[in-house]
Amino acid sequence: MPMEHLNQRLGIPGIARFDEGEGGLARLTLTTPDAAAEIYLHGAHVTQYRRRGQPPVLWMSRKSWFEPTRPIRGGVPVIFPWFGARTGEAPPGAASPNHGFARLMVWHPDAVVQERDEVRALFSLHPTASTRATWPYEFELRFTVTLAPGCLRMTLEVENTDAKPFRFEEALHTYFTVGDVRQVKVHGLEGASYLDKVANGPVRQPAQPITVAGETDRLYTGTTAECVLDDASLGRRISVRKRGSNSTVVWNPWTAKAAAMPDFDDHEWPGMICIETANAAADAVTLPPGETHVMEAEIA
Ligand code: TA6
Repeated sequence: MPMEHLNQRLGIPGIARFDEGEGGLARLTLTTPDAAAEIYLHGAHVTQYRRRGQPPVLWMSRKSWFEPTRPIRGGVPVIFPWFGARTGEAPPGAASPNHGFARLMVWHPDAVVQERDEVRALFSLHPTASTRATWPYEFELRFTVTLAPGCLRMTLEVENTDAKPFRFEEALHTYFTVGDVRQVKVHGLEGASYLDKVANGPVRQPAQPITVAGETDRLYTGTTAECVLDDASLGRRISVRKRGSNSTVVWNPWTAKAAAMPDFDDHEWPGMICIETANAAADAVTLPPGETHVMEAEIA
């Protein structure tokens, strides 16, 4: 849809505006007195959230791709219907991109609503011939991004519009800007169990906050805890509250993995950490026909 039609249909002067972002991809910018956010229709991908006068809350790689066939690196990739590498059976020859197909597709902008001092944008995603070829289920995804005083709220609804149940994984794979990842502490997951993707095994988090001193890739399961990112070098604390999510992923690629990613500059890994709101592995969701599952992350 041409940009001017989007702005005619959904734009709100001074509050919500569509334009051509990086790579010519359609982008929605939301502005309130308190903050601003940017969302690309490609992947319904939130690429920025910042409070007035403060450093950005979300991290973006300076080498991110902005191409229709590739994921944006940074911000909040919307992960569905599998997390990480696809497991289990897949139709022969089916495309099984890492972290599923939702972040590689253009979502439909359905509405932009301003209510009092909040503004929210609603997006939806439906099956296509290519999703059906790789994942033979009927669904509707609805993603709502709310810019409210002091916080960013993201709500992912998965509706099973099929006649049979399906099982899915999902994540709001949020990249946070930090001053120096080697000086951060992540509170909230003390004592929780996690799958350590680096050591390849189950581990229990000791009764102390998470610190990062090397490649860190952990899937905490069975936890609904709020996390607090304590960033000593930027002198700020960011809370990640969630509902409808039983998994939290904490990731920093460190030097080798950062160097191995072409869309991730070799020297920018100290400036980021992912704290991801998810349902993955043992926490995957099985959804009966006609039912809707809601997962929400609130960043403050
Ligand atoms: O969330 C952590 C993780 O699963 C890591 O294993 C790493 O693969 C990261 O996601 C990024 O994946 P991507 O496909 O976006 O490069």
